[in-house]
Amino acid sequence: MSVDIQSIAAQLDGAALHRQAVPQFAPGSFTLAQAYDIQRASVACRQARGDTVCGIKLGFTSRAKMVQMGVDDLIWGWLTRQMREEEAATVDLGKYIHPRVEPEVCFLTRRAIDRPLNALEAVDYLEAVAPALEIIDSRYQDFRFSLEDVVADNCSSAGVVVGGWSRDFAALGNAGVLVAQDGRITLTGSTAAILGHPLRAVVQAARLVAAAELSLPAGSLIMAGAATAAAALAPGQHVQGQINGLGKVEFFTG
Ligand code: OOG
Repeated sequence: MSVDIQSIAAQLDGAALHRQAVPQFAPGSFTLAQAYDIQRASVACRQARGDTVCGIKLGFTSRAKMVQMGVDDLIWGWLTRQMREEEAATVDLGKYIHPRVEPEVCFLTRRAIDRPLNALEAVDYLEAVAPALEIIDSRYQDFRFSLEDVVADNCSSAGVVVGGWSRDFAALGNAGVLVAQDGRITLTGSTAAILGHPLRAVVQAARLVAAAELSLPAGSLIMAGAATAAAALAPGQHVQGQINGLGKVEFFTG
């Protein structure tokens, strides 16, 4: 099947740039492997505008997310510097289509990762861990997509707010997670929902990077995937995330 990778990537990149959602693609329009090629090509469009890759994210590492979005496999995408939002600052929602927030665990790598790692080895490759909030923004109308669609769309990656770093990797297992919007708790869960333990997200990230014959440089971010479903964002909100033992992270929406 001949698929125009560049043209689909340009459509998705244009949708993000102009905040104009596109319909999901017809089933079978491209394979999962081609979806990852489209993803790379769409990130290349960002890089051509001066953006740079700063890490990767995993998606659908929890049942809550799979159920909310109706898909059933782990996915991964790229994070870029322009997606980084300052902690405790105001995020302009005008640059998104229909943004949602989800609580995440974020890792910072200490060594380059280019081979599969087990959970014990993974800690050696990590500099620090932080509570984080991810802003996702599907470029598809009504946030409706197949697994292939969402991979092509760089896994809905849009914004990342990272809280204070720590080295307390022991605090990570089965820690309570919550998100509050204007003081009202909108999402609750546990880090155990992330593949049983968030460090397994690093194991999966290493497997995926190695399988793609890539290397994730030292100093990269790895977002482990949301422990809960995502909640819609609206302008004028104070959004706070908390992971027991790791601390809080917050931003405002404008
Ligand atoms: C896809 C992104 C999934 C996660 O943490 O599971 C994701 C989406 O839900 O739009 O970011």
